[in-house]
Amino acid sequence: MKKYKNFLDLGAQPLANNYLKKFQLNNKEKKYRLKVGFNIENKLVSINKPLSSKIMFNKNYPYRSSMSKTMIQSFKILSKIIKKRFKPKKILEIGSNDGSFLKNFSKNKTIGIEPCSNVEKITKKIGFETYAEYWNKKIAKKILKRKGMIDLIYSANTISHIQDLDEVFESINILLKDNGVVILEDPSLLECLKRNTYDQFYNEHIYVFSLIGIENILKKHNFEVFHIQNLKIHGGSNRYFIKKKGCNIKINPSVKSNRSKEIKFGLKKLKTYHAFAKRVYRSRQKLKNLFEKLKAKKKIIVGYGVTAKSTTILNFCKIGKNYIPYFLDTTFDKQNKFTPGTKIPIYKYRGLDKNKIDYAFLGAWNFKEEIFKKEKKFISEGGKFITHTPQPKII
Ligand code: JHZ
Repeated sequence: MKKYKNFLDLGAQPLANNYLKKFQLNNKEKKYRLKVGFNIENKLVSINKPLSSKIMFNKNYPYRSSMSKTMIQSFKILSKIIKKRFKPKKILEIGSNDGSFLKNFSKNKTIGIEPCSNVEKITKKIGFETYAEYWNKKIAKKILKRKGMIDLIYSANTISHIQDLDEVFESINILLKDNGVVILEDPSLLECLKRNTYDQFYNEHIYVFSLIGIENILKKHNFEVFHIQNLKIHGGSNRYFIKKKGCNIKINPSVKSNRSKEIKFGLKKLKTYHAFAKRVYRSRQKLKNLFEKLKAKKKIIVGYGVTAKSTTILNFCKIGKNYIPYFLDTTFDKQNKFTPGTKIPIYKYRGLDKNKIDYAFLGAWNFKEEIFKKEKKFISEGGKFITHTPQPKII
């Protein structure tokens, strides 16, 4: 019997972070059929046909973790916890992006691994030791030779982007001290299902992890989770604190309570995922109806924050320029380009003017609080936002 069961079809999707330049608009864009499935054996949820890392993570990568105050703040808080509790002499970050996490530590203590050389360069330029490499046994061995064993390995929103999880943990095993700690942070499958955030699935996000899925992989490599924090970030993420089995750190009760929560919600059962898929197809219809209704009233809707996630929504729901004439975004590398697949222009963020805009569609819904704070004026003048989560609605 096949152990991998598809449950959701998100249709033909372009590369989620491949913002198009003007001259590329007439070229045929490559699309990939995006389906999501559940492995009934190890309980992992993943996309069906992951693309090669080289296609997605290369020198043209536009995402910058420093573009959100929420992310910067979250890294700051975590680094204080790390310094106080674990006192690491050497820290390695897998997927260090533009250095927003590493910046919280002294340069002589850190090593960053980042395959997208355009963002890796940013971190290197400010004096941090970084390697423009994919995380694998080869780079782990190279670092072991140069720097010795590592006390703490951190990775946020990266492991879920790597298909071969065995390679991930075998590589960690090469470098991590016996009493070392691994901290991983990725969107939570439980929150994704509760909030109907199907846009957590796009070609970069190969997995959306649950604790029970992660534990099945860790077991194979002699690791275990000893603490778990539920974070608000990225629409609900889990931060897993991991140690080698046999290392005498006590297991925190948060592990058992998270496991029970996931099992109670049904994350071990295929029927839970089929029910989620039904909600997703309904959500698509509702969002389309909402856009249609506002369009009929001649309302102006712009996009706010263009994200890999919004690529999934726009292409799955077939929402294009006819509904959203343009997106606004603060990331330089996305500006003056066009959204993948739907080809909506992206302009530099310049504030929301209620005289010109009625509604803003939240592509970056995961930073809603930060955005609402920034857009107090627009809101006080009667400006409204549109979101698709947990249900398509106006807020
Ligand atoms: P944001 C990326 O996903 C890709 P995306 C990646 N695969 C991943 O896992 C997550 O990040 C972590 C803009 N913005 O973070 C900035 C504003 O314009 O949700 C960003 O372009 N104004 C690695 O693409 C975008 O929104 C604002 O006030 O889904 C947010 O992108 C704020 C707060 C953001 O990542």
